[in-house]
Amino acid sequence: MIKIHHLNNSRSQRIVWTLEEIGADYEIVHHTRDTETGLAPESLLKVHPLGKAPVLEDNDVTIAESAAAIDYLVRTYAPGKFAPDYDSPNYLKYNELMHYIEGSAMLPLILNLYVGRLGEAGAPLAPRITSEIGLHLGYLARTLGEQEFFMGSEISAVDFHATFIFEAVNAGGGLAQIPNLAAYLERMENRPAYKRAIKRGGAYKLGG
Ligand SMILES: N[C@@H](CCC(=O)N[C@@H](CS)C(=O)NCC(=O)O)C(=O)O
Repeated sequence: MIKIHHLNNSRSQRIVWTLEEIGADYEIVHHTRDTETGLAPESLLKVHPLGKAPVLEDNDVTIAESAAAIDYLVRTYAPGKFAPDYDSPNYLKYNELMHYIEGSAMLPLILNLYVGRLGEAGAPLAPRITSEIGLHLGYLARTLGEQEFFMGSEISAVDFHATFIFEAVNAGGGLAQIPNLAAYLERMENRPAYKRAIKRGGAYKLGG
């Protein structure tokens, strides 16, 4: 059976949601962050050398990167849905967004988290980090535009992957000035599969 190693308040919620959308049978192995440091526990290191979540296991397949795990799940368990075929004209946009979300858009959010812990010492970096977050949110807002989902009128793996960004930003009130992203997040959070995933995934609170 598919096994998802899930860390509370983390990106692995994306995978639980994906599993609920595709309707697969799966088992969750829960790992709990250290309450002092917020870091993953040693139990995740026993599953993968990076010691981070998500880690997806499916028979002899182990994947420790969320975009790859989501893409694997939709292509394996929901063929023809949630991801364009490799030779479809939409594939390049899909692939670009799947990489962009973790490779570029997440970076200033993570920097913000780490530099925020420096207090006053981190202040010189704050304007640059803030402008980078604004750059990426602006790009994402324009990419979504008035569409219902990132790839158009049908939900796709891009949505399962991207929503975490908006949850993280929204936790600090950062979507208040971006109505299409705020409405998008609400749409995603209202999906029955999303709600089931929150129920099964357990406590989920971003932003401290
Ligand atoms: N790019 C990776 C990031 C994985 C990652 O950093 N996961 C975080 C959870 S949001 C984690 O495990 N943090 C705990 C730690 O670093 O100890 C992905 O998308 O899967």
